[in-house]
Amino acid sequence: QEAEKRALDTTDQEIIGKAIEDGIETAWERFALQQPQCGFGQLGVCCNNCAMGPCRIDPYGGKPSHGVCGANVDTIVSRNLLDDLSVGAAAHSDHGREVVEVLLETAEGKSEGYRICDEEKLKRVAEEYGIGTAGRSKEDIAKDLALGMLAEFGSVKGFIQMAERAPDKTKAIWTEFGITPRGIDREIVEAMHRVHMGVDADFINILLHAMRTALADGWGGSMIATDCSDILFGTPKPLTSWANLGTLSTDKVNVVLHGHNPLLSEMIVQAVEDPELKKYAIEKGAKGINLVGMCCTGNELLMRSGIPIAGNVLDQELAIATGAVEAMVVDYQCIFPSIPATAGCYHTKVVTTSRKAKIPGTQYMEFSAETALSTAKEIIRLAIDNYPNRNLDRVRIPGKPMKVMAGFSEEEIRKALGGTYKPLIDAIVAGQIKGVVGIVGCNHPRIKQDYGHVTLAKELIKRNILVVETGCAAIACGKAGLLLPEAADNAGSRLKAVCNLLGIPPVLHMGSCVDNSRILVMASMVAKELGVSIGDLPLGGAAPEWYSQKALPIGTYFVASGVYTVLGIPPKIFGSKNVLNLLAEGLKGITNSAFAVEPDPVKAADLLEEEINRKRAALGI
Ligand code: BF8
Repeated sequence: QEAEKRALDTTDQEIIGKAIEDGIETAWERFALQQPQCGFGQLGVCCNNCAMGPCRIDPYGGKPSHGVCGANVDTIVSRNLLDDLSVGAAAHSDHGREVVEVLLETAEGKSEGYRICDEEKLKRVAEEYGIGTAGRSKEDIAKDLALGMLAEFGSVKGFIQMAERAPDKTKAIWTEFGITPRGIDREIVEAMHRVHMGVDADFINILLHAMRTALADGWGGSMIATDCSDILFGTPKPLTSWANLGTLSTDKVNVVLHGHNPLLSEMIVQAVEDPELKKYAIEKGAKGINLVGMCCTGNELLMRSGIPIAGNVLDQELAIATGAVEAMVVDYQCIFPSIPATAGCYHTKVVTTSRKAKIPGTQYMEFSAETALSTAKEIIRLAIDNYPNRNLDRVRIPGKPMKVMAGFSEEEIRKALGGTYKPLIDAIVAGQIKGVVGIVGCNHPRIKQDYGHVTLAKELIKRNILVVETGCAAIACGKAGLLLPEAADNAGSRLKAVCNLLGIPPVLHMGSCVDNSRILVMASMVAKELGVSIGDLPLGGAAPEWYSQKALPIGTYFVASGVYTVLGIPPKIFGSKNVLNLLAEGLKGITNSAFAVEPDPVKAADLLEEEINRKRAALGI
């Protein structure tokens, strides 16, 4: 019963039940222990920026109305938001930088195991950067491109090349309001400067910079992460695979790859092909090696290599609680520091790999590009060595995995449509597809796991709205069977006809969270084809179960690019009416889009449909 309250998916429920029986503490228990959570913090009215504080503002309009320095509630709330958002932008973008660095090392022949996989994409992106490609080796081109992209981080040229992909009308809005991103690191550093005590106190000015920082992430750091990963590992193509905790194997060595950056996990995918390791696994009594993904690195592997995905963020402790995981290998972001404690109750080894993300109680095996493949093999060997320690009495692998279709990169969607977005536009004009909504983001223990994502997706497709997804939202819908062409039976008759014609699911998996940049590129191409701004298109965004700081720049670059976005969890801004009004209303006058907060996914679907209808009417369709 408790398990049913916590999660929608039955395989998750089964293991939640087992975790409770085994006495394992998970995020749900810890969330309960935190209740009631601090109201000041939730409203965003607590400032802990300098040593005169912490200061709290009375949210009911009484005293204290100002911090020791005199900052009012608008300053404090907007500054806290900018602070959190910049953390998220930094996380995405620093991940992007690492991929570019490996592209450079690969071009220079200094990396181990990597190669340039998508030469066509390399050339296409290089041309955008004004890099000559004719008669040059792919390594030469890649070197120039990597240097060009690294320069985007501290750009001195005053704009980010990637952001030039946006339609002119969208860029004109950014110019008018002074929010064109100049450089990726630059906007984040400036944000840190502005949140320092005694710098920016004007909430409008602070929020505009939040938009600029978010744009530097979406159209900069994240887009670079996506494109460089495609160049190194291949641009995803539609494929089928499996999802949920049932992807773990009863008789093979289970290795869970958890985190975000495909640099390490892709090497592990290569490493398990080593015949010696395969033999070694058999010598240790296993039938082979079973790799499964989790969270966004899982999405990266699912999209490109069809590696099954065991689950989303609240599944990390559950995977270990199956008792069947020999090793959980992590890089960074969304890794609960609790997992070594969970692993300590079973035989699971947790392997940390990034200098930036060490966790006490784990085995640290430093990953670097020069020795990537060797390290990956060592990690697999460690997992195999751990197989005999599996205690069969404590193993439970639930039910059957769910089949999923993934791999919908922007390029492949366009290709499926015959090379241009014209057929999609025609379908939208004819009302076969009413609009498109991106559902993105995390799970949050406050919401029954996956309920927000799955309910919203079902509601939207019923209303003939095509859904595109990334991150943990996509994994949620994968577990629920919505990433299958057959799921079109749940769609409205017009969308169903389109899906059946193309043989695609009504919910398209477009990748990890940095791959929200694929959605931006797609929106941009459609807008360009029509000669309008992204804000004119019948699009929407939603993050029904978000928790991560990274979700803040995602939502904000959606809105700043013109996409109305509904959040299922309230951001910590409700302490300031002015901040709230600007984000929920005022922005409409700037980007023709805004934020809304609606925890009920059916009502969220109403809001998104209304917005899509409004934009359709304005376009005269
Ligand atoms: O980058 S959706 S919980 S895994 S933050 Fe994290 Fe949220 Fe999942 Fe991926 Ni995105």
